[in-house]
Amino acid sequence: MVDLRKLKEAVIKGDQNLSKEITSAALAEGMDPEAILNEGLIAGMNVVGEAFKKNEVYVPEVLISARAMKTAMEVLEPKLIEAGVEPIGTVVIGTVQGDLHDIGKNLVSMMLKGAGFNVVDLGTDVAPDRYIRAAKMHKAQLCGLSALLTTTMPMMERTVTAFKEAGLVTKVMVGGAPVTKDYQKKIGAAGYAPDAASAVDVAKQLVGA
Ligand code: B1M
Repeated sequence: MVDLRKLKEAVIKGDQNLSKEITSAALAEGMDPEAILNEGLIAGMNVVGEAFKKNEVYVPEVLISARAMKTAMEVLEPKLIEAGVEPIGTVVIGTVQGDLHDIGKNLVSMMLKGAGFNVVDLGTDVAPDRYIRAAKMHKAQLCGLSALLTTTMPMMERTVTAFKEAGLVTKVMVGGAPVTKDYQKKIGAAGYAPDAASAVDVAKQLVGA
């Protein structure tokens, strides 16, 4: 019988072939897809997220683990859909208008996927109305804004205001190197996270997971 602790370890080590192999073997044995997701893949990404928060691992390790999870998800996702397993929430995410930096945003996106969120990544240079259209279309509970330039931070405020004016219940969360908790409060966003692992904690809090 497949041991899901081995799948967890494969994700932690970032071994994409092994994580896919174990996931396929577990499915072939008839194991519950949700158990494979929670006890194998998400459990592994949680360990990586915590280690990243404590500076025990760095961006490349997180990216390699996220890739191992993504590879395994290729075989697991259709089974999760068949089994009707619901994501813990839907997040639309993007880098704000005028800003092309996406390394941090991609990391946040991967960690959110790793934690069981359905993530709609809008890319970079995202205008307020694009976030709003996507949030409506995907019925997102959460919208994530990333900015790396002090000159594009005001676009966060514009986006938060646009969400309020549109009367959407979607909560807006902000982050990026120049962004602070004080700035989040000043612009009236619902949440702020300093790094990708904390972004998962904040996102879970905001959707009540
Ligand atoms: Co740019 N750049 N850049 N750049 N660039 C910075 C940001 C800068 C600090 C460099 C410097 O001058 N020291 C500076 C900004 C200065 C300022 O505004 N105060 C700067 C500048 C000026 C520029 C240009 C204007 C340069 C020019 O053309 N004259 C230009 C702007 C282009 C544009 O966006 N319109 C520009 C261009 C670029 C490249 C294209 C060359 C490239 C981007 C490539 C890419 O992203 N695909 C680039 C890069 C790589 C950087 C640096 C070197 C690295 C950024 C990065 O990826 N960090 C950066 C200097 C630096 O930081 N050392 C710099 C790693 C990443 C993992 O961290 O993005 O902070 P970060 O994400 C973290 C957290 O912030 C957080 O989690 C992540 C993981 O822990 N986080 C969130 C991020 N988003 C979040 C969202 C959340 C929650 C947490 O919730 C939704």
